[in-house]
Amino acid sequence: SGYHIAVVGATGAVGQQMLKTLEDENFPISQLTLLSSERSAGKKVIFKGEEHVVKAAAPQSFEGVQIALFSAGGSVSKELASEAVNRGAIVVDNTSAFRMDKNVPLVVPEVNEHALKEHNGIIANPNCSTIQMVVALEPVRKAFGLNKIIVSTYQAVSGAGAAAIEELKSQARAILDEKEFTPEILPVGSDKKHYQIAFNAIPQIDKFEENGFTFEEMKMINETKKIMEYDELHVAATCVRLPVVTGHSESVYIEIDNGDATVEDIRALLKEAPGVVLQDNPEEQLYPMPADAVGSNDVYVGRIRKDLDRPNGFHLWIVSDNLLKGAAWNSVQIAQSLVKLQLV
Ligand code: 11C
Repeated sequence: SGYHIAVVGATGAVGQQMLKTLEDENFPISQLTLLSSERSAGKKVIFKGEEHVVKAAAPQSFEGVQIALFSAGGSVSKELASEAVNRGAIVVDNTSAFRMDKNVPLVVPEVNEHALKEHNGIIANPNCSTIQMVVALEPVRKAFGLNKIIVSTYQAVSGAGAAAIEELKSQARAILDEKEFTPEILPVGSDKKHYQIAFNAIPQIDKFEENGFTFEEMKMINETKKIMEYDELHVAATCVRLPVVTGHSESVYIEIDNGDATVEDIRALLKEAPGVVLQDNPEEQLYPMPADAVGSNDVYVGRIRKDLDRPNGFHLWIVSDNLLKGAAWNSVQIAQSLVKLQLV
């Protein structure tokens, strides 16, 4: 008993974490179909101790599939998600291909699980930096109202895929050995210029839009409003890549509606919030860091302070494993919710 699951992009940084998460969660699987782009087809991956050969994804690969987890890039999703849906599968898509479509729910189960009921075959998994922020801020919004978010991110290279992890490691080695190197992937593989990431910080994630914000920044802005179902929310973002392998961090300033709320109120709220772990004690130097968050499904919050000028302004520091809650775990959680709500 169980479901026929397909993982598209099974060899990638996120795909590998999806398999691990399905295994760790003991998700009920009757059949597993592992797919990839043409480029990675033929590679072998291990699931529950068994070796599987990954096949190139094609329309007919989805015959009989009930849930398809896509994470092989936007172009693969655009080409094949509807083919999977036409064959009866529900697609949980981890790319940005469909996130802003009106007919596609954009879901973080702790925030808007109810939106799954409106699905038309495709469900979008939000961007990693958006997910961890809304998990931490939705409880605050519900309790005190929220009208403004200004966020700066400190993002890990694994968000840009397995090749970016390799680039950071080989560059770091080259620099320590005083050898030559040529950046080829970061900040964005398909953009014109590439920069050193080792021992550096790059204020560009994804390509620039005409308004001067990058696509990653616009994703944080637009997706947050959609998930919180709140178009009037003011959101601004600056997204920066750091030489960290895994774990995105965010410095977040918010303005809430209730100027009487205290730091203790917000701490008490987040202590009980689903998916959140409060790590906030300056006396003990306790605060979240990516090295501690790696491998955990939770969103960690600390450094909560009231703004010195605005009584309704607060500062927070939010950290999570971008490959887990930011991607694989949120996708598997959506699949679990589909089962729980009897939507599959
Ligand atoms: C990064 N946030 O860290 C990106 C990766 O839209 O799903 C996720 C891209 C996406 O580079």
